[in-house]
Amino acid sequence: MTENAAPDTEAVLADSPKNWGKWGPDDEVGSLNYLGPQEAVRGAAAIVSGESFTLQVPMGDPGGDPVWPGREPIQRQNIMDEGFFQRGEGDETPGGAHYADDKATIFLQASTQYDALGHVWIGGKIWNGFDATETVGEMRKASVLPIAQKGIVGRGILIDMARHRGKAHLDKGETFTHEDLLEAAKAQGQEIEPRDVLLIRTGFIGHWYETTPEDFYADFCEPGLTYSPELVEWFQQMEIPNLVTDTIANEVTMDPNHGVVLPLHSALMRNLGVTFTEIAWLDDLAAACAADGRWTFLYTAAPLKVVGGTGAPVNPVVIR
Ligand code: UVW
Repeated sequence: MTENAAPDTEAVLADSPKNWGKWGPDDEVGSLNYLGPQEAVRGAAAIVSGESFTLQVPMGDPGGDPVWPGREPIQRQNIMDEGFFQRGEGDETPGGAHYADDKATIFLQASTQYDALGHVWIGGKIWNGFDATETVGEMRKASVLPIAQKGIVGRGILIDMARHRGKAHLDKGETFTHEDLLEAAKAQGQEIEPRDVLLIRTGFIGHWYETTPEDFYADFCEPGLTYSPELVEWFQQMEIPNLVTDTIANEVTMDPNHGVVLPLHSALMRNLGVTFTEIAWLDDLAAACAADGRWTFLYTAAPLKVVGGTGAPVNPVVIR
């Protein structure tokens, strides 16, 4: 390592706790094991008015979709439509019904999505100590499929960091700690409980739809949580199963303390098995929560069952 090089993320996380083996040597869903029937009932008990909210951003917005630099938004192509039949290119079916077909090319991490637990690794090991070679060509271990087969149902709590700081959205590179989360929860009159699905609003995805791509990507550094040993211990003690945010990568892009990129992907996802849901649309839900001061709800999500997938698009549904 040269004098000015960033340290290895593995070195930064050397003493960081792991949940490897906690649910057996073959486990592929990690902290989602915390969510069982009791947590579903606890989530259902948070429903008061019955309003529902969907948390996916549109796929293929005419103004563009927010994606991590280097990824592309969905490319949807119309394959069959009425024009096809008018040109005589479609076989008429008995009864005369016409139909439309699309095909799409999508980055599985390019919309609101669940990351597979094997999505990120350091030191050649993914979640649960599986070898990273298990990801070559197709994820044979810790893909998104087991997460999708399980589904996610539990009590959700939304912490609105942007509102708490009196801003429409947090600034580029702006960070907060788990203690800031606890303070914001208190200001909201709420308590984060063990095994809550933790939703954090920064306003940054809302900002995407108001600004230009040039502005959004200039000096790209999303706001968010950043690594500290205490934060990781807190996630472990609280048995947080799922972190959901309205940013592309769920954490501040460049860790200001260690100069490494996305260390929480390794500390939380790889080491603790916390599932990550990214690019969530939280603005409408937050507005409703702020209006009546209720910030907890039933959270449900069914990511697509992509065999061997590094992630899967999802449209979570919240009922409050
Ligand atoms: C990266 O993997 C870079 O980000 P994400 O987890 O947002 O897909």
